[in-house]
Amino acid sequence: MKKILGVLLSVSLVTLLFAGGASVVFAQKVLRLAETHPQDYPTTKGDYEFARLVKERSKGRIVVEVFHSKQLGEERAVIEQVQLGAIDMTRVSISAVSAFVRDLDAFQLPYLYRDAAHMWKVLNGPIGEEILKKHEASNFVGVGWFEGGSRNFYTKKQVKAVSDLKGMKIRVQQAPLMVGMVEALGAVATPLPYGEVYSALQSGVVDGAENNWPSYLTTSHFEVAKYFIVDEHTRVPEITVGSKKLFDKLPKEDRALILKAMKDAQAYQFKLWVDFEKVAEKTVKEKGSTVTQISPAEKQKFVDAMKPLYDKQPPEIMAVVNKIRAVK
Ligand code: BDP
Repeated sequence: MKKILGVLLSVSLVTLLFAGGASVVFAQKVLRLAETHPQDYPTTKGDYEFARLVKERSKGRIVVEVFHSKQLGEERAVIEQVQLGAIDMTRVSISAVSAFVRDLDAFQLPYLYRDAAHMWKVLNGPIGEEILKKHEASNFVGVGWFEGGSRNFYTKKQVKAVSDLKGMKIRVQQAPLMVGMVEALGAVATPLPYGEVYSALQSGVVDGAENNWPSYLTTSHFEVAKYFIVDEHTRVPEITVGSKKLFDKLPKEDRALILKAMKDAQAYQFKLWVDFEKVAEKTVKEKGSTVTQISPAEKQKFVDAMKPLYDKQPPEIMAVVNKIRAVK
């Protein structure tokens, strides 16, 4: 008996429960989830809520372990690991996944959604469901969505109009569409991993970058690029993708439980996001960032400048874009 116990305890996936003298053996599945943001960031807190729901609903059989703060690597490398089946899941920006699942381009084009409510109607409706399923063709499982706000440019020299961006070197995520977007504005796109942006800004490798308020604050990019222009060029949802290879080994009911838990963690994450966005905006202003608001006429110039990017999209992407636009 001792020997058997020793063997069982050495296997981390097996848990022993002793109930009133009788022993019940059941397999505990541990799923590793990689997250780039720090522990107290809204997406990370959303990951923990998802993990809590999974554990509770599976009565402890499935445990999601969250590795925050890039412990498992930068997003692109982590996504590759998920695709290969070495990491179970990761919460990332859809831009990062779009290098692998090009259909996601239809969901991250600039000035696509009217507002957050429009985007959420799309993501939680049939169009969103369909793209989550499409991830399987690239060996991922589309687990579900989180809020990521809208993205804006921030630079070392003040930008007041779209024309000021001409010739500037702007860091973008490692995604072809994001390169195209910055090029459409006449700027020079520099794709870099998230963790390298601070030093790239500091040393002048790039003149600016773009992100949402929470990331601008938590990365401290505001220290080295103090001009923020509220152009709201994109609204890029956050996504959790799983490894198809690993998910295929799970019983159907467990898979469904995991997807449902992600859906049910959404409202919690959304609320945290909205609150933290305000805190981040206030904090960077207090710390000395200069925030430029733009007039509707100037915003229209940004919208117009992005048109060539739409013209370059293949018909299958534009078909989805038109469906998204038709959602009222
Ligand atoms: C943040 C996303 C994160 C991305 C990062 C980036 O939450 O997943 O990696 O932007 O710009 O807003 O790389």
